Amino acid sequence: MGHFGIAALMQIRARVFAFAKEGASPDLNYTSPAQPSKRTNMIDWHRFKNLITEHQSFCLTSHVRPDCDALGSEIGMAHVLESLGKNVQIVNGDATPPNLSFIDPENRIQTLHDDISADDIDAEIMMVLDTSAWAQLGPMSDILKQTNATKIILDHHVSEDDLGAESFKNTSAEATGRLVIEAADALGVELTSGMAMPLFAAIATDTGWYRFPSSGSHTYQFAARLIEAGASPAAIYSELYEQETLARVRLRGMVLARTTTEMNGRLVSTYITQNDFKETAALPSDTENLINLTLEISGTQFAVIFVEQPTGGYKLSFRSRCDLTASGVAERFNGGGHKAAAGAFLAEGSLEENMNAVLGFIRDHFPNQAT
Ligand SMILES: [Mn+2]
Repeated sequence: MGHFGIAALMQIRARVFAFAKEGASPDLNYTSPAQPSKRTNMIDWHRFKNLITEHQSFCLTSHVRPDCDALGSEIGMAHVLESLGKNVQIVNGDATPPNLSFIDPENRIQTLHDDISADDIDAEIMMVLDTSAWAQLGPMSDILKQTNATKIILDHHVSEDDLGAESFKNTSAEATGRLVIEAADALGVELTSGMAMPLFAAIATDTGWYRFPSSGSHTYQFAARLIEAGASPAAIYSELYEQETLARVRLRGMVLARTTTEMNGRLVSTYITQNDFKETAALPSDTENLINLTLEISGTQFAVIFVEQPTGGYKLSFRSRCDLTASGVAERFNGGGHKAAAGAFLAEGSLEENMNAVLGFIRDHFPNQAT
């Protein structure tokens, strides 16, 4: 791998497209805790309760490439609102991925344009869960821009746009699913079995199965309440992690076989090409979280994966366990994310050129001391 120079950086930067947030962020949700923020850790639940009480019809939505926290929070919130006699629609910009359909056993989440037209969305309140960014809403952003409904956000992400909505955010919350439990408490709604499974899955996945630093004793207390309400951790775990396809396992093998380390094992990188998808019959969605496998190597402090996209370019995922933040590296390449997990997209350049540029930048900025 050639050493990185400023000229190469300028070249790469010129070639980089805007970071495709909708592609990277659900992945980040899955693996990264929300970062604490001083300004938005308090939710005015009294105000939230008033808004719910004063209205009858609700449309819930969340981000594209929906993950467990997005879907589980929607289903959980729908049950909370319905137990108060409210009318609830759930409409997303993207369809629920097949592997997460267990979260929605009644198949009630609708996909805009496929299952429901814009004209059939009828709600006094549009509630956005688990995102506060236009780019993440996909086709639902048009609905939110045009609606006369009152818009509210329930979210735990730091990044936010002005959606013209009233914001109920706690950026130190480990998952939006936890905020749904707090909403139920504020509204005096008891947790039911219909809420328990989706909300347990939401919190479990956003906390890496209750182990990320965002998890505290309170997280386990929420989990305990969900188990008491009927959630089965074993069943949810099996639905999430024991449903692999042969193609995905083989793709994983390829990624692991070509993983390399440098800087005394602290910097780990690997890649996937379009040819790998052909050879294994794996799907583009099968790359999600592959980067985390490289973190299993003892001593890994920073990990990068380059994934060639079907329409060209490379999607990059970064993971950091040191002072060089994943978001810092991602931002250098027009991406973004969290300190521990971030992503970027390089629209042009060969695999070798992009690896030279990105790994070169990381080498040049790697902290001297292990942290
Ligand atoms: Mn989340």
